Formats: sequence, C-alpha cells, structure tokens
Amino acid sequence: MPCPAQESRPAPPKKIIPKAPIGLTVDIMVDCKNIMSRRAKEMKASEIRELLKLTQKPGIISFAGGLPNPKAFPVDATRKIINELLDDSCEKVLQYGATEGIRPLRDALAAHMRDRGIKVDRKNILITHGSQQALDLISKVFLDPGDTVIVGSPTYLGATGAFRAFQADMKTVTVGDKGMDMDELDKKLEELIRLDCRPKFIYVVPTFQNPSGVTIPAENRKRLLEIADKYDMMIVEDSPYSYLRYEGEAMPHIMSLDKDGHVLRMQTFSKILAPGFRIAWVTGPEDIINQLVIAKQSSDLCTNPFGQYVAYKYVSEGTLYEHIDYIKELYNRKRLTMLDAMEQYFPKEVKWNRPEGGMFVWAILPEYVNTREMFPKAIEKNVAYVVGDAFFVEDEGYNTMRLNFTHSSEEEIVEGIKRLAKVIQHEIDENKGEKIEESIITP
Ligand code: PMP
Ligand code: G9A
Repeated sequence: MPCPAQESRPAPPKKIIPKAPIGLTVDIMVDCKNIMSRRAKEMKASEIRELLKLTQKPGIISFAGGLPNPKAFPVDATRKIINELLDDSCEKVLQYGATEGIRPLRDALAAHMRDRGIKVDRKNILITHGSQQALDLISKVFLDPGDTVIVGSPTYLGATGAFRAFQADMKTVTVGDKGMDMDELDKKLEELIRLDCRPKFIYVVPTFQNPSGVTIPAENRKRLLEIADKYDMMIVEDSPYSYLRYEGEAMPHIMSLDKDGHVLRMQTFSKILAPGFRIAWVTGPEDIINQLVIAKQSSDLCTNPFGQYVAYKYVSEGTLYEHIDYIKELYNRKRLTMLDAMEQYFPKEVKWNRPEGGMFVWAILPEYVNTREMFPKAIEKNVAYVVGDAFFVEDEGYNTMRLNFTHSSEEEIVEGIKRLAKVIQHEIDENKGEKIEESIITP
C-alpha cells in the first residue's frame, strides 16, 4: 500500500532563505557561566568525543575512537529493509512510538534473552537511544548528588562521565587481567558500609572491557553476584562487546546467573549493526524499567522508531546472526594484524594483553613514559590513540594507552603501529636518559 504521504503532492515552491546576520548570537548572550547548575559545572568533556574531532585530520591513522569498521555496516540489506518499511508501513515507522520502545522489538529481544537463560518478557525490556542513554537514565533514576558508585580502575569513560554528571562519588576497584578484583571489591564494600556509606550500584563491563579488553571469568561472575547479595547491592552490567568473541569460551551473562534480581543489563546494536541507529536495550526488573521509562519521557519521548523497526527486522528475520559472524571474521583479522605488528615493531619495554574479543588492546608503557605528554608527538606523526589516564577516576594510568583495532584497514594498522612504535621508542630513549642523569646528579 503506498504511503499516504506519497500520494499526489505538488512540488513545493522554491524558497529563498535569507542569510542570518553574522556575529550576533555570542555577543548578546547573558553571563551564562554564572547561572549554570552546579551539576553542569562539574561535567567534563569526553576525551573520546574531543579526540574524534582531532583524528579527522587527513592522513591520520586513528586507533583512538571505539568505532566499528564501515565495512561492518550492512548497507545493501539495510537499504532493502528501509524500502520495505517505507513501502509497507510508513504511517507506523515514521510516527512517534512508545517510550518503552516498539512492542515487536521488545518481544523479540525478550525472546533473545530467554534463549540466553534470562527469564524475562517484554515488560523487562526498555529500548534506549544507545547504551549511553541507558547510563544517563540509570544515573538520573538512582543517583542523588554525593551518592557512591563502584567502578573499575580503569573503566569506560562514558560511564564515569554520566555518573559525574549526576555528581556521584566514584569509588574504584582495581581491574586486572581477570577484570575487577573481587577480594578488593569485597573489602571496599565492607569498609564503606562500616562507614555508613552504601554504594548505589557496582558498574562493570564484564566482557572485553572498554578500555582494557579483559573479561571476568565465570567463577568471578558468580563471586560478584555473591558479593552483591551479601551487601544487597545492584550490579549494572554493561555489555556491548559480548557478541564479538574471536577465540575462547563464551562466558555466561552475569544476569543469567542471578536469581534475586540484582542485575540491570545493557546491550546495544551499535557494535553488531551500526551505531548510527542509536538503538540499545536495558533488561531488568519491571519496577526499575518502569522508572527508567518515566525518566526517559522527559529526555527524548521515545527512541527513534524508524531505527527500531530496522533493528527488529534484523532480529526477527535472523539476518543479524549471520551478520555478526561476518563482523567477527573481519575484526579477528584486524586484531591479529595489530597484535602481530605490535610484536614485531613495539619496543620490548612495552607490555600489552591479548584480548579474546571486543575492539581494544591495552598497552602499558614504562612508568617514565607519560602517554598524555607523548600524544601531540604521535599526532604529529599522524597516528592517534586514547591516553590511558582518561579511563581512571583517580590520578593514575599515565603510562597506559588504549588501541582500537576495528576501525582501520589492515594496511593502516601495520603502518600506524610502525609510526607509534617509533614515537614510543623516541619517548623511551629521551626519558630513560633523563632518569639516568637525574640519578647521577642526585644519588
Ligand atoms: N558502554 C560501553 C562500555 C561502551 O564501550 C560504549 C560505546 N563505546 C557504550 C556504552 C555506548 O554505546 P552506544 O551508546 O553506542 O550503545
Ligand atoms: O563516543 C563514541 O564515539 C563511542 C566510542 C566509545 C569509545 O571509544 O570508547
């Protein structure tokens, strides 16, 4: 059935748009700094978002943003779906939708979660404008100024940005090669509760963590739930990368191990379809989902229904799973290319991990190399990374960096690693020398 909007409409007359006067807006603004909320004053620009502007410089090879590769975007299949949606149901797909998300997508996602051992239905699912919005809504619903949240050290900076925007007090727990240190977490919670400070939730990225690429093993996932149960605490499980496993055994979702409703789980289509759709979902207890819906109503009314219908077609027709297999093959080649190039070109003083999935390799440089100070030199040589300290709440991680391997081509990965290796070697040589000199002067 043709869309009513397409029915014989005369072409609109061409309008002449008058040019706006230049230079007025800034001059006539009130002294806005003075009237901004305390919350706004405490907000910090996202280093990744700022870096994205810088890395658009022509010729630069960027290992900075956690960007999917454009080859992973299913253009032809999406075009076909979009045409079908516009031809068959444009009244529905171009209309406002329910704040919770469109029903068929919520039903399909609930079924998908049930297949993974999570007993939920539609009322446990909220569709959000990316997982980033879910982080914002969770903060809005749970955090009063000064409330405590537990985060990893390091952790995803988009999450700390959201928690900071709601004036949270973030307490950190070390993330090692098995993810968050459970003994330290247990001790920290005991200590905080003794001081009458009850954190609102524990935030984790359990699988192929952003930024470190590490995964919490199955036994530690159970331990995390035991700890959450012991202190009656909620876990926010943010898992955008769990579908992107290239080797090793799949881990159970923390939520699938939970019997007592401790977990809110976030997943996204950004890394398995395309981030441009901005479609993600939160799975959780009905009461929490309902409260998040209310918070979302004043945020954006609803997530874009058009994108949701596209995502729904992918899920319901099963093409998403074939597509994920394709992405995994593409990204695994890039991961191996980066790891091989690092092995071949990086100075021996640099250490890094071998993530089994996801999008990032985490590198640790000698302590005397500051990756933030080194950054402009890397940009000068046309290669970019994210400075590691951006992922730490406390002042630490100055000798670390995050490298994304999914966005660049394999040739660019090799060339970019060669360039970066030279920059690092230069920094090591310069600072090592200074250290020795210092120790000669002041024994
Ligand atoms: N959480 C984590 C851990 C992420 O890495 C990202 C994106 N890089 C997000 C949330 C936000 O994802 P999106 O809003 O695109 O769904
Ligand atoms: O902010 C973005 O563009 C998403 C990427 C996040 C990241 O690099 O961690």
